[in-house]
Amino acid sequence: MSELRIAVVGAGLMGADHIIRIQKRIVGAEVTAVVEPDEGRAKAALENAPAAKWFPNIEAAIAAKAMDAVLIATPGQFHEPVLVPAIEAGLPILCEKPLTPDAVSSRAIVDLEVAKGKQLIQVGFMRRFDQGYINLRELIASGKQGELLGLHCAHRNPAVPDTYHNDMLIFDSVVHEIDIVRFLTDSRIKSIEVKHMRRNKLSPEKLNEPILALLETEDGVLATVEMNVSVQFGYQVKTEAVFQKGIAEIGRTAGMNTFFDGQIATEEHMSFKTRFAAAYDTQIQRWVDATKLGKIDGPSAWDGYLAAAAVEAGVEALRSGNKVQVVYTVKPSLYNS
Ligand code: ISE
Repeated sequence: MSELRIAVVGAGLMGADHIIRIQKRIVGAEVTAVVEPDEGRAKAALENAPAAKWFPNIEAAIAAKAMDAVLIATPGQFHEPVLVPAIEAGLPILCEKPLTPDAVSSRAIVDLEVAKGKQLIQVGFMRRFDQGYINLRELIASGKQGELLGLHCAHRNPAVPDTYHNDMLIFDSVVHEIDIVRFLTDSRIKSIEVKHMRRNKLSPEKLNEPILALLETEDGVLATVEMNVSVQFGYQVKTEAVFQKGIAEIGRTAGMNTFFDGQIATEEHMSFKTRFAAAYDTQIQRWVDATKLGKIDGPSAWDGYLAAAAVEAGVEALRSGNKVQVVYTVKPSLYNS
């Protein structure tokens, strides 16, 4: 296969960014379909993919055989109705995180994939392709600095869109730490507790944040996560790892430092689109290459399900103030390799 024909589903913030990425930077793929119910958004997206066709829903794109693979970039609560027909059609899928917002619907997706007998889905946990996280994972696995004892994670957004509501603090945002803590430690999340900092009066009224989520892994590593979506000044994702023999830190913005007018300044990111641009590029290139070989090359639907199970505990912890244990179902053998 020369060019992988991709249908991008959802032409909002992330979908539009992926369309430009595929058209400009990814080798061996092209956007041939844009699936988007909103005509204005679809038209804007098509300007960056003039050869692509517009479809109002995934069923129409499947019926027209408009693609070899699907990239789902709608908000998480709308993934399931796209995933189901795409899996039934046997199409390879890159699905933005979260796979779905809760454990039952994620498990249903896993079961559907198992019934097909093939791993079709890769989940877009792009942090796994970020060099900082990769280096930290290697350091932890090497044991050079002794055992990992704990992690401090800061996940800060300048602001969030109007559609963002309180549970999204967990299922849309902390879900990244839920996955990456497991990636770093090779251990599943065992329990979650959520504390509230003093509420930021600059947050939208419906949000009660920043929060501090405490994720405990089955191996006894405690990760603290400051989730802050109204920090105003910039987009910042940092992790500090506490080892027996010292500390490792990743995620500090590296760029030009300026020394003018009695001030030292470094430009900070304002969005995940630039903070993780290189990780998104690598993720999508590897997915394209793997898809051509009939494989996935990144987090699977099972990883998506494990995150969803922990998210469910996290949402309950957020609402109740209790420490909540995560409940997992049995892993199907399809995901053993
Ligand atoms: C958003 O959906 C993302 O995935 C970003 O990486 C995260 O920082 C943000 O909090 C989410 O809303």
